[in-house]
Amino acid sequence: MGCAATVSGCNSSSSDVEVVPPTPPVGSDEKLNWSACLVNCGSNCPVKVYSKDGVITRVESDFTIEDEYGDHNVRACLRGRALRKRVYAPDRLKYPMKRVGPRGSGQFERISWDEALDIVADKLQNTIDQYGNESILFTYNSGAAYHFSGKQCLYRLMNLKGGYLNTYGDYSWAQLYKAATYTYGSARPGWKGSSMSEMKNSDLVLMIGYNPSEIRMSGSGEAYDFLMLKQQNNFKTILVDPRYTDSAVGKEDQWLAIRPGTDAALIEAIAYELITNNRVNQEFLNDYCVGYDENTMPAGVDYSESYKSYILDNPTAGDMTPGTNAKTPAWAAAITGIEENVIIDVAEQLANASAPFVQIAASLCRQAAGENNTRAGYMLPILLGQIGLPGTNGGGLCSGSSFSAPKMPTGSNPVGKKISFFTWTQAIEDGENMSVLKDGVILPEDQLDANGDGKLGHNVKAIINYAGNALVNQHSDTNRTTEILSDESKCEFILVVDNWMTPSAEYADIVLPDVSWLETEDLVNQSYAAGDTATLVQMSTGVEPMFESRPIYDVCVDLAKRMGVEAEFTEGKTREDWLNEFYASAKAAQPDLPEKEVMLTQGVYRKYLPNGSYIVHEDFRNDPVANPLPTPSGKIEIYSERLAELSQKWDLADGDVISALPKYVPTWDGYEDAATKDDYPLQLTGYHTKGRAHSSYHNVPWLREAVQDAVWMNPIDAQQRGLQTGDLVRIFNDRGELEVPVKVTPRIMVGVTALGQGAWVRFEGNIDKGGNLNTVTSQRPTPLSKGNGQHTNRVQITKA
Ligand SMILES: Nc1nc2c(c(=O)[nH]1)N[C@H]1C(S)=C(S)[C@@H](COP(=O)(O)OP(=O)(O)OC[C@H]3O[C@@H](n4cnc5c(=O)[nH]c(N)nc54)[C@H](O)[C@@H]3O)O[C@H]1N2
Ligand SMILES: Nc1nc2c(c(=O)[nH]1)N[C@H]1C(S)=C(S)[C@@H](COP(=O)(O)OP(=O)(O)OC[C@H]3O[C@@H](n4cnc5c(=O)[nH]c(N)nc54)[C@H](O)[C@@H]3O)O[C@H]1N2
Ligand SMILES: [Mo]
Repeated sequence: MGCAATVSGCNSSSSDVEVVPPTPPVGSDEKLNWSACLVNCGSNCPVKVYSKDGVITRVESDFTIEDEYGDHNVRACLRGRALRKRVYAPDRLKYPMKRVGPRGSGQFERISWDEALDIVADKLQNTIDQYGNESILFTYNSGAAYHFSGKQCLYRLMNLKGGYLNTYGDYSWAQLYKAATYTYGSARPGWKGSSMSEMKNSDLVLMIGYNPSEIRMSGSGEAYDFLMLKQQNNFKTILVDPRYTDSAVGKEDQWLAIRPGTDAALIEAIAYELITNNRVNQEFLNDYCVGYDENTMPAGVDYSESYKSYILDNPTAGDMTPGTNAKTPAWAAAITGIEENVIIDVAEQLANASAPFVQIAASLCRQAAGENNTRAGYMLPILLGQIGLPGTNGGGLCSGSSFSAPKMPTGSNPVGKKISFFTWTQAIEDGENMSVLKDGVILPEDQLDANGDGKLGHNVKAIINYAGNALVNQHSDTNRTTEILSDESKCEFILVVDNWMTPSAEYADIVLPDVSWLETEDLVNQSYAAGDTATLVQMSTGVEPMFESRPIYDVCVDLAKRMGVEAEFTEGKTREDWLNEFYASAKAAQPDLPEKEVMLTQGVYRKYLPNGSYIVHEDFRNDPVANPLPTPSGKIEIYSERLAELSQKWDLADGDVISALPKYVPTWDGYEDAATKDDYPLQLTGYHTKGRAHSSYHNVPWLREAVQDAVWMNPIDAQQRGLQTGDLVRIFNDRGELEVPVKVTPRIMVGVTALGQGAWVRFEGNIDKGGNLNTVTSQRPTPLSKGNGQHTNRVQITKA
């Protein structure tokens, strides 16, 4: 197993090495099963579940092989290790329940499975009959990355019944998909970049908001890859973040504290430095890009519309004299809070780097001008021509390694209409009038008018919320959301399927108890962002389903029976048939995968970089003519004619900007927003905290102790308010008020505060004592993707 020095030589799979069989300690009468943590952090970590007489005694992480980077254990983080507490949480849902008080009052009554399923089947059928399939909505749900008995079952059932209202985009990356699509032509590759392993060929990793140590904590994941690669290859790292994150703390070479939502200004100033000092890669811009300067404008578009002209504020090609609105470092310093000389220095470091690896985090896209922030970020590797070469990245999120394992086929949705995932509350209130040009509704061609416009034409009348907490907790502006949901005449039926009584479950009409991961058999892969190690994990049922909880596959079979589509749903197969078929197909894709009996004791099948290291846009770089990008021009589009057209055509809210070029745009609730600056002097950004994955694991007291929920505030802002660490504070704006303790720390810049998102909302009167960030976030959609600007907030904070 010796592969200490270099990473690249380290490609052995676990099937090559001796597996330590998972036996309980000598003398113990515990039973041992493998399961997994299926939370949405991007990894599915294996866990060892010890039980005795059907009761879980402890949960451990993977430590079955000797650790050597490149062939290492997939260690679960503190969350996975706390799974026993999660399974046995006192608020575990035990039986099907029916709402008895007003919606949201939390008053429920226990009913039988038969009664519950009769009601659900009836309500769904009636909604279809009365309002049409397009009035049924699945809220966003990322709580359980099952392959077999998960959300796919419900989609499959509804597709067999005529479908449901489609949504596009998601809370994670909506703006980023658009930014990548308009720049590089496709969402992927585009928003997905090079693999992390390319950092070994890089001498400078620029992390704009990128925080692997906190958001990719799994033991095989990006946090570990990052640490090991940095240790072995000693590349420089520059972190741009309002917070001094765990990805820095001593590992970084430089921390640039930036005001939230202002990255585009920083990047424009770097562009100014590169252009005026002749450090752009002119050949690359000529051959591979559209819209940089007079050489590369689309036909009929003047130089004055080019990126170079915009940065220099100079309408005349060939003249390098900057205008008064040139995007100078001094201009950007006033907006971003980063000093002028620091910006100049970073531009120089980037220009001097032989292979800069630039990564733009998704946090930039969860801002009010998220699409433009992200497109701006992509400009750095583009201007430098550092794309498609070893050690570089186009700005996208790292591509992970992966093994394939089948998921329950959903079939296709016959409903052709789509709304943005984020606009569903609006679709409950006034879906009828939501339109293509105003709200980003997508309609089938034949339903569009001559102008390309058209209306959705109906409201959302029923909601299915499975393994999601975005019905209440994870969506923006909780006060507004709950007000809309409370009106039973608007959305007439809400089904929630979960394991615990979450804030969303409280708004259900019917609640169904699902089994937990530790009570389930499945074969799952590494999920979508587990770094350079691909895995398959064989989950088995360590303990019996608790109380009356049932797997969603079985529930869907019973619903299919009631709704007349059982044969189509099951295809005549039993659950064992499905599981065996899935296993066989995973084995066909990965012939080295051991037989299932072996996997039941081995638990994990792993391989480091099974498909090698990946350089995004390598083919395009090698031959742009033979391998054009899927943009209309086949090139990287700095200037997008499609966006120029949309900016003319779309009916945008005041202050919203869609622009042909990536541009820094001051926004509502942004640093420069005059309307809110005086009343709400502090910027408040969210972040994804270590103690939870979103709202998942919030109800585990161990984790609340380990990672305290507290709003970060700089000592200077705290002093002005007479605050000390531990003081309870009120955080408020026009949308609501919440209470949390304050953490006074120089790890956050002056004028900016930060709160980990995902705490469970708990109103006492008008005050959210649960400390959920979404009590103060806005439902105003971003301009292009109609997505969530949840990191853009202005607030005031005072002592409670
Ligand atoms: N303010 C703010 N809000 C945000 C964000 C932010 O940055 N700031 N981030 C957004 C992002 S990126 C995302 S992805 C979303 C995430 O939003 P969600 O997808 O809603 O994620 P969770 O909050 O983890 O909710 C998962 C739910 O699934 C349930 N669950 C877990 N396991 C099972 C299971 O086996 N069966 C069933 N039936 N249920 C299960 C959990 O109890 C929980 O209620 O939040 C978004 N909301
Ligand atoms: N522990 C944990 N890990 C998770 C999750 C979780 O809930 N908990 N959720 C998972 C999911 S679904 C997702 S989508 C990802 C989210 O991944 P990201 O979107 O990358 O995560 P965030 O924590 O929102 O933001 C990352 C960093 O960006 C900073 N930031 C905020 N605004 C700005 C800005 O305007 N500019 C700059 N430069 N930095 C800014 C924040 O301070 C934070 O440190 O995380 C995943 N991983
Ligand atoms: Mo996400």
